[in-house]
Amino acid sequence: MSPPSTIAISLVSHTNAGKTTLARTLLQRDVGEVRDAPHVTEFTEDHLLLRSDAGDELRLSDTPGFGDSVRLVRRLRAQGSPIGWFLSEVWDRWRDRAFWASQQALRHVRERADAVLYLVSEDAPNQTILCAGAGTFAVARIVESAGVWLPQDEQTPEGIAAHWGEITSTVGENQPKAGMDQTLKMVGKAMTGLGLNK
Ligand SMILES: Nc1nc2c(ncn2[C@@H]2O[C@H](COP(=O)(O)OP(=O)(O)O)[C@@H](O)[C@H]2O)c(=O)[nH]1
Ligand SMILES: [Mg+2]
Repeated sequence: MSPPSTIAISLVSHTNAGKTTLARTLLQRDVGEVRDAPHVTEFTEDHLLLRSDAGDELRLSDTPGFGDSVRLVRRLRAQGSPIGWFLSEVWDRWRDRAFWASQQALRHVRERADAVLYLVSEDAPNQTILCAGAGTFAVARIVESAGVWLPQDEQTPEGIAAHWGEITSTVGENQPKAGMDQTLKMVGKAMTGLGLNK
């Protein structure tokens, strides 16, 4: 039999995004400290999430969040040099404890984590697909065509094929903000089609 193995998952995000809260939910116990303030968690905390009968373990690490990620990457890149080491381990540790803690967190993730769960910022926009490629950033939108109501005997593959031009027409297309928008439109068209909303 193979020896028990361990899988380590790390929670990572900017500070104050809800990592410790999520860790508490997943672990079903009140670990760490939760507060609406930046840099509340100062050290990486490792917890047992699951253990199988065979002794395999799934572990969850709650980490200190980071602030300025560009500055953080720059500092981590310099880590190999003596000056970088000094800036991190002496200067930041003394002058900017939160920045130092975030460096520790990312080093822990790099060295120990098998998987990372990244929580995006609470300020992130909803319903947005951000596309990034070769330095260009764009937003992809999903639109729905106005749609065509078909009488019951035409609600068939052949009926749909026969109305394909109207179904896919871009005239009157929109971007539903919620599932309810779509429901109201479709029920409205059905009522019109059935002559119920005179
Ligand atoms: N509205 C809302 N607030 C949350 C949620 N998760 C966490 N919070 C609040 O956000 C603040 C920061 O949470 P915390 O877990 O300490 O974040 P951390 O710094 O990423 O560990 C606290 O005031 C939490 O109560 C959530 O899902 N919804
Ligand atoms: Mg925390």
